[in-house]
Amino acid sequence: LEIEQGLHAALAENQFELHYQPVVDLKRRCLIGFEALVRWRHPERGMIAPDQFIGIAEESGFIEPLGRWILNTAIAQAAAWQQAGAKGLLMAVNVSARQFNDEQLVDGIVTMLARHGLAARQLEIEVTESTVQEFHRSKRIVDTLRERGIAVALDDFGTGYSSLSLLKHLPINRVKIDRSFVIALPGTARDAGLISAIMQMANSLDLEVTAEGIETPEQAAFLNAVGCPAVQGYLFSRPAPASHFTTEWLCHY
Ligand code: G
Ligand code: G
Ligand code: MN
Ligand code: NA
Repeated sequence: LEIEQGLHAALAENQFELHYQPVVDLKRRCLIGFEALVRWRHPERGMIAPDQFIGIAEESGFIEPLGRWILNTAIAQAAAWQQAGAKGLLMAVNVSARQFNDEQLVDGIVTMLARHGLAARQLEIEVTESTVQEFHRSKRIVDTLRERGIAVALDDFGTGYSSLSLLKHLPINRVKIDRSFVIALPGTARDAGLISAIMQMANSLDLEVTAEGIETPEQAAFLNAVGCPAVQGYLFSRPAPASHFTTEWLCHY
């Protein structure tokens, strides 16, 4: 309850901030875009990680105003980078279950994109496998996002329930391979085999792929060898405030 009350005050007092983690084109060694990750800069307790408050925000309904703040801030930042010369940069934003199922979500996003002058294709909505278990309802929402030109990524891919059924039913653009599959690369044959198989599947389904949690050059070399185009991880950069980054490394396709 203490956290729940604190959340409302925190939003009013501007204590939330977004950090951004670069998404890198492994082969060309340039910047594709960023994933936005929320943090709470608490006046006494310091930086609080999202694991500590997203669940509570989701249960209490606070995720709705917080989620709108996150989307608006990430879209505004992408538009600012775009105007500073980072043409075509991709901004990925995590959306929780309650937010995803909110009837106002898509219209809200479209309004924000128009307000900041960002093209829909520069936004990617990340949902986890648990968020989209109700195929029928989820398909309707994913279809609507796609009709508006907004990309949809399946986050933590492979860790949830019925990962393959999700790919059968939902018109998503991208899978983000969970870092639990990357951590033991390249030495663990079983994990290496799983990654190679996911890459083949993604190619035949015309899905884009991002691998997460790359921490070593050996992991990066393996992913490059199996043709994984996009990566994120501490090897390249931790999530950090926008001011930490320059977009001069942006890929020009
Ligand atoms: O760095 P990290 O501690 O940022 O994130 C931990 C978890 O919190 C991840 O599972 C991530 O998806 C989730 N998370 C981070 N930022 C957001 C956000 O803006 N919205 C939602 N719904 N989840 C987020
Ligand atoms: O669940 P989701 O993928 O949205 O959240 C990404 C989480 O992974 C964030 O908490 C982010 O800080 C964390 N993260 C990003 N890169 C790395 C990495 O290379 N290693 C580890 N251990 N965590 C990472
Ligand atoms: Mn994510
Ligand atoms: Na993930």
